[in-house]
Amino acid sequence: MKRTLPIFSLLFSLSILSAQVTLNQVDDFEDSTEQGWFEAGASGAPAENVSTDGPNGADDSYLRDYTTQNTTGAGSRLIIRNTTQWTGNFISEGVGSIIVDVRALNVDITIRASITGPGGNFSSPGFIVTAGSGWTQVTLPITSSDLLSAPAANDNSAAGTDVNATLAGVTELRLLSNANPSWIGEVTDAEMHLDNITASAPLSISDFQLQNTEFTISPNPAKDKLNIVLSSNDEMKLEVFDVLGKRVYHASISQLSSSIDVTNWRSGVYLVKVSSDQGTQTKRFIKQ
Ligand SMILES: [Ca+2]
Ligand SMILES: [Ca+2]
Repeated sequence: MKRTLPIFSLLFSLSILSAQVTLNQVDDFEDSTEQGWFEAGASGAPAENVSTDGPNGADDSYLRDYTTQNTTGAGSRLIIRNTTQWTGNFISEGVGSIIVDVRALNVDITIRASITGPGGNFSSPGFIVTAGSGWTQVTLPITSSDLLSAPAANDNSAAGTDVNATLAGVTELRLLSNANPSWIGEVTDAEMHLDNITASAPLSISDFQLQNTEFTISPNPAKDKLNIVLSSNDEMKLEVFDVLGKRVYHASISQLSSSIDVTNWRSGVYLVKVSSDQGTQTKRFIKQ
């Protein structure tokens, strides 16, 4: 039995090598492996399978990635890579978004899906996941109208110029944290957890409504007035919590922009949460 194992492993590796993206494929990490996700060998902080505490709790495995906490060099950037089951022709397969469960442990991350191929490097829009807010399901849109050109990088990859050429011949997919469209992750001292990485169809209108809880806050930090701008005028619940988890403000809002008088608030960090029956999003606010 043991003698057949190397041959089996070889065949398995070959089948992985020839793998191509398929609509609705899911990496759930329940096989105790990293499912082909990796980073450069010498990173010192490789992606790894963790066997419990995924989005479904005990015994739900997930993929952990973290940084070396060095400010330069290998392992300093938050990024994982796939050159197997996430390559190929995303257009003919009808894959237009990547849905993933994400948890940020100690530092906020801006997760993006970045791809490269014959047309150069491209990134999805970024989605901020607030540290300590638990597992969050994020949809990263990756159709030709969603993707943003990302700069060239030192692996000989080129700046994105032809989005359809890349989408039709993806050679590598990366999930990374960066405030800007990028082929490399930002240098950070952070840890991200990922599960249920799913190849999904382009976002439908109802999916866009799911993302309606997206909002912006400004200025941040603020002294006297915090402005909140929603992406839809559906009725939303607005709540603000202090660092101890105590709710210090709540209101229902349905207009696109509103503001809160924060003059008398104690200086420090607050979490601003906007929720509706369609979802929740949280942002960090600093009162000066
Ligand atoms: Ca899992
Ligand atoms: Ca790492």
